[in-house]
Formats: sequence, C-alpha cells, structure tokens
Amino acid sequence: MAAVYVLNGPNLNLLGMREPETYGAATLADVEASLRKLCAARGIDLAFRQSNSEGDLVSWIQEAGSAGAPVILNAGAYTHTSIAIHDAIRGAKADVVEVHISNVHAREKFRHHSYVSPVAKGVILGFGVRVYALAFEALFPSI
Ligand code: CA2
Repeated sequence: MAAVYVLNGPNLNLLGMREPETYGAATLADVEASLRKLCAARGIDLAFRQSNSEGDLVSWIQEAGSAGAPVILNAGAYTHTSIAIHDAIRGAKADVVEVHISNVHAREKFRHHSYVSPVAKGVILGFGVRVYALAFEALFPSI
C-alpha cells in the first residue's frame, strides 16, 4: 500500500489554540482528520506526526526514506535553523514537499531562509492549513 508521512515540527501542536490571526482556527487534529479522509479515499496509508524535538523529525524522515514514502513536512522554526533536517532529507532521498501555513516571506527576515527548500521537491506556503491538502494533491495528483 502506498504511504505518505505528514511531519510537523515544534509548536504546531498549538495550532488553533493561539495566534489565529497568523495560523487560523483549525487545530492539528482537524488537519489530520482532513488528510485521513483524502488518504482513505485513495487507499493511501497515513503516518501523521508532530514533535517539538529536532531528532524525532530527523528519525521520521529517515523512516520515510527507508519506506520509500513521500513526506509533507512543516518543520516549523527548524525550517530556518536545521542543517540536521536538511541532511536527513538529502540522505533519505525521499520526495519532500515543504509546507508552511503562513507566508513566511511576508514575515520577519529570519523566516525568509529555509534549510529545507534546497532539498525539497517543492514548496507550498501561505494558504493556511490548505497547504497540507495542496501538497497531497501535488504528490498524488487526481486531476
Ligand atoms: O507558517 C508555518 O507553517 C510555520 O512553519 C510555522 C512555524 C514558524 O516558526 C515558521 O516560521 C512558519 C511556527 C509554528 C508555531 O505554530 C503556532 C501555532 C499557534 C500558536 C503558536 C504557534
């Protein structure tokens, strides 16, 4: 069975609980539920995870690579700091779609650089939590 990993980094467990003006009202559980529907309709296995720890994200990227499964990755603030995540993506050779809920380029300068983008297959950002479904469609086109 085809599989997809959806990996979420630090503080994304707070989605829908704070800063709705930046991140919207949907919770991470809402995002997971909508992706579970998309995956069920297509017979795709979903590994949906969140961690505040960089090492967990590195291990899960390696796991996806070993399974030959693509990754939808919102690495949160580690996007802007983590050479370890960059190296994990490069080493795993998994297709990674980088997503961000907010338009990071319209925000603080420190959010403009991504260590993920150079090793990602593509980047989708700024459309709220819809970026997850858009990334799914990019990986598993239905039209
Ligand atoms: O826009 C995105 O998806 C981000 O990856 C979110 C990260 C941020 O560090 C990136 O620059 C852009 C932060 C996630 C924190 O999420 C919160 C949600 C609600 C309340 C507080 C934080």
